[in-house]
Amino acid sequence: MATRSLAGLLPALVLAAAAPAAAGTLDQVKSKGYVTCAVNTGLAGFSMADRQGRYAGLDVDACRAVAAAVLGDASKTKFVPATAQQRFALLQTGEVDVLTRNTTWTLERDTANGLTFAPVNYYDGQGFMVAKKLGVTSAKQLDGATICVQPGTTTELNLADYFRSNHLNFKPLVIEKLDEVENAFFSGRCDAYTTDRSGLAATRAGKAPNPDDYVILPEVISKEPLAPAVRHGDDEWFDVVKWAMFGMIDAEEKGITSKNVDDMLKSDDPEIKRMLGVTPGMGKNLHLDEKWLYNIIKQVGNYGESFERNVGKESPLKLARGLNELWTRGGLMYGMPIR
Ligand SMILES: N[C@@H](CCC(=O)N[C@@H](CS)C(=O)NCC(=O)O)C(=O)O
Repeated sequence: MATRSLAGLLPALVLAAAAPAAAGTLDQVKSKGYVTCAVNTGLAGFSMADRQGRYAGLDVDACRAVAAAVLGDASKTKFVPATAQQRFALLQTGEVDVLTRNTTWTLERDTANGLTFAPVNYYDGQGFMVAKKLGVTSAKQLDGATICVQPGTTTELNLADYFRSNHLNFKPLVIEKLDEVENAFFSGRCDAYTTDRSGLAATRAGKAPNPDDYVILPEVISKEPLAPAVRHGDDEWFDVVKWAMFGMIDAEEKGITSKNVDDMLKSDDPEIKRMLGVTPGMGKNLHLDEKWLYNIIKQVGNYGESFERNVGKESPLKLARGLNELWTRGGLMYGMPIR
């Protein structure tokens, strides 16, 4: 199929042998002095550069958290924008250290594509957006519609599955570049645009001529657990990225924020003491400074702070926490214990 990435066609063993930076990414990052992350080419809330080229977003924060943990400085990052089709090769060839780009964790990517996924930083699902004037209220009314979609995505595959299983027809309009697919939709070249619902919200808030003219239909047709990923076979680096994510979630659960983290250094709570390096050991286990998580929280914030700033109440997207709420409040965000 033309839409599959080349790397997706290669056997895992060949990939493992071909990946130059398969082992020792932590040492490489420490010696080069920055973390290189593949990010979106421009998706509000997840990864977007301003006019000065400064990146912001939930995925950008994941990368910055890794930099804070490893180098003590969240600004020691380099962002490489990648389309859906380019992203896996960038990681596999060693051009980037981490993939932080609204990437869905799937079996094929976790195995044949040679990726290892860190904890999910946004639980999403695929949806559809249409112009309000069409009067469509359900995806089931899209029989025969032209649907805009990006290649190299789970979106494209789920779209075909959904229409097939509902015995509906559609015409895909497949466009690789995000700007171009958005323009095609807003200029009426397709009846509906389909992607992750967070992506629909970002496109509507950031790119629609008038956001109120567009509706996101109620159907959620897939599970899209979006997670950072590293290369297979580098457990030490995987541990760092994994615990940077868990650490942000645990910090929210413990009520540690970028604002109060210095006061929290005086806490009597034994887990908080381990988290902030007051009781040493966790940093050593990760081959990092004992202040690894203190630096993340101080410079990037806990998971909830990052969520609200980028995609939640304080952002143009205004997404509800929903599944991305902490497990203690009915959501799926559950950081493993720091001990
Ligand atoms: N989560 C899905 C879809 C990811 C995806 O690439 N979505 C599009 C639409 S929101 C996107 O981010 N495009 C931005 C770009 O091409 O840079 C996946 O991992 O395949």
